[in-house]
Amino acid sequence: MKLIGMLDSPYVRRVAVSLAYYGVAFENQQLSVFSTFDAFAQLNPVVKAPTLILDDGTQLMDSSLILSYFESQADAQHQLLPTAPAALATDLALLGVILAASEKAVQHVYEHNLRPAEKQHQPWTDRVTGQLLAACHAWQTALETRPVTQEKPDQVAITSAVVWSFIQLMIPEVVKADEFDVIAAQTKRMETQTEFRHYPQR
Ligand SMILES: N[C@@H](CCC(=O)N[C@@H](CS)C(=O)NCC(=O)O)C(=O)O
Repeated sequence: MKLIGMLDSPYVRRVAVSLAYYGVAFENQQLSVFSTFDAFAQLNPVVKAPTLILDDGTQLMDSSLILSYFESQADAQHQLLPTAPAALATDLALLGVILAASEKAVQHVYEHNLRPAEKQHQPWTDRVTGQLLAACHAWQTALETRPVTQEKPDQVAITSAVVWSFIQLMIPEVVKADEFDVIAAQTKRMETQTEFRHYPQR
């Protein structure tokens, strides 16, 4: 089984780290959707990272769809999401907020790194930044009442840490760490875990 994509993508990294917690063996083929576009396209013409190629050749895209495939096969010891509907809804609600923050951070990065300066549209950047910060505030508030435990990391703990590390690597001047101290502190703890260290974002 092959996971295609670079670990500086929060989506690729959340899959890699989660697979490590599930105990699923895989090979990470580090292809970039930018610098190695053509090589990526030969494996998946859609060029979306992550792409997961199962042993039978089936290609899965989208980190949450990939993770739901493995969550459905995990035994109780390895599950990363709760099964009780109310607890599951709570975790999925928070994951939605964190993934929205991730999407807005990626849009911010693309707007500044891929579009020529004279073509950048400030109202769009302002909109994306406002959405990003709104998501980060909701995320911080949720974590204040739902501490992430290091003893048994779950999907919220993994995704939270991966996305925060990505945001702090790419746009720390937009999302200031000292305003989101709970997210930052929990990320620092998660990044010391073996599974995170095995798949560093850089
Ligand atoms: N919702 C998707 C987002 C994946 C995504 O946007 N990946 C980026 C890399 S961080 C990508 O493939 N970018 C290239 C493109 O969209 O053309 C997921 O969860 O996997």
